[in-house]
Amino acid sequence: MSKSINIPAAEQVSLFRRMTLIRKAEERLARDFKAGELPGSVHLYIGQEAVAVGICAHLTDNDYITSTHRGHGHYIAKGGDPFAMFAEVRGRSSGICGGMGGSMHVADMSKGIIGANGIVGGGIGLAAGAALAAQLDGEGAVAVAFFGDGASAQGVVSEALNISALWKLPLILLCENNGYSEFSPTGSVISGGIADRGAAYGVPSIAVDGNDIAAMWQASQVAVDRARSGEGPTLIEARTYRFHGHVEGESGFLKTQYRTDEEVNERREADPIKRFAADLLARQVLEAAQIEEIEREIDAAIDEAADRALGEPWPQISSLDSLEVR
Ligand SMILES: Cc1ncc(C[n+]2csc(CCOP(=O)(O)OP(=O)(O)O)c2C)c(N)n1
Ligand SMILES: [Mg+2]
Repeated sequence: MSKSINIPAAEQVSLFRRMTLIRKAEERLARDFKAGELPGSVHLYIGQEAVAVGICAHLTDNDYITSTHRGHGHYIAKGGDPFAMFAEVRGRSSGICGGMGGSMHVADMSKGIIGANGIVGGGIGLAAGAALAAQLDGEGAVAVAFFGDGASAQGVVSEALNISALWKLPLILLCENNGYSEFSPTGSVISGGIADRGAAYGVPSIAVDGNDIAAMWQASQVAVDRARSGEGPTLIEARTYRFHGHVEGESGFLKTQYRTDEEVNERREADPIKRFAADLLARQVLEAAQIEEIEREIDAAIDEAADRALGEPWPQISSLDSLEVR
């Protein structure tokens, strides 16, 4: 954790709460998947919470994000309603997309969450377009494209770097390098450093410890300020790790292990939430009892939302013609 943190104490607590909300929501989905209760599988964000929370803390509902197949954390970090997400994942009519999209399509236009995306790299062009729209609107909104290390090899990353630098678009390209693209280690599919690529386009770029909420918050503040003030794009490579598999249930179809248990356990030592909790305690921002209370409260809220989603009706076939996206 960064030695000095110039984030107001109330904001630190709110970051901790938001990270915990994502973690508990994802843990609930992991349990529901294991119990065979979900209609499909899910790609969980557990371990990467500091990335989405660190940047979304600087965004309002007027700003845009585009997301990935691993999108629940981005959605909640940007203020998406967990109940509407659970209902969506379970295919219910009160889901955020009417139960028609599922886990990989959580979106809420009213909050600038303009879509998760099952197409790797699919959100990057959308975010560049949103950044252009924001520039034309002239009201200071920005767009953030979340994408993975695997997606960083897609051609659209070069296109977005190029045009956003040329037109000074208010775009933040946020690569979450979690060490793997499905079952391939990053080094086996990505040549060179991801953060090094921005320089070729004149885009300021930074590699950040994505498990350090203070570092993420600070780097994000610089990038968002740059974008808002018309100075153009920034590329952030957030180095992080996913604690769960690429997709829940993968051990059922994978014939070999692609990473060792030792590696996962070692990386769990740098759990962004545990680190932040220890840091909040050490700096006396929160006491142990307060942290436990926050966890209990969020556990209860998540269980209430997930249980309520389970009781929601299925969509009607007729709603296919009249589906309204919020
Ligand atoms: C265009 C496209 N190619 C391939 C896939 C299959 N696929 C799904 S997720 C994934 C890996 C993505 O890795 P990364 O971008 O690092 O994201 P992470 O899963 O690590 O969050 C691949 C190859 C896809 N969905 N879309
Ligand atoms: Mg990855």
